[in-house]
Amino acid sequence: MPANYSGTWDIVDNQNFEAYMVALGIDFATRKVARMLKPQKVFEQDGDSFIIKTFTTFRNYSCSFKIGEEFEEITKGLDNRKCQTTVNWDNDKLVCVQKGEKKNRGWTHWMEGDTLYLRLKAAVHYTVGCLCQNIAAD
Ligand code: YOG
Repeated sequence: MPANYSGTWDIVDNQNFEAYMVALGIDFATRKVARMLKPQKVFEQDGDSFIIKTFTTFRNYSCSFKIGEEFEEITKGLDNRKCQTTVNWDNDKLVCVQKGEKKNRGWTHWMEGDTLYLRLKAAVHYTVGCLCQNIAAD
């Protein structure tokens, strides 16, 4: 049985988000707004099928996928790029690879105790770790 990520998660801390946004070419004005945001993540998971929704007061983003099945992702409202995206299990970690214009792009989610982590990657040197608190898992 794979891990179950279902629930609502509030980001409580993040590091290096600015560098990640710079790597994606997000303009200064947008970065200024975005770095103040405290995103909330809602995971809907049915085995290997996922919907991950990211909510903020500024913009929202949603992504649906099945483990191991490549799909075309358009990062609408983020950097608006097209990626060929695949998410796989690495034990209980969710590992996403976003092939496209930006090299080494992807993200990883994992859980430790009550905490959900996210690392976003857009180039070798830029990563961000978000520490999230599960506020409504059942
Ligand atoms: O989630 O990859 O859980 O899809 C990072 C934003 C800010 C828009 C969010 C809105 C990257 C302006 C990545 C922020 C910066 C800045 C939230 C969400 C780009 C633009 C909507 C993400 C994955 C993993 C699932």
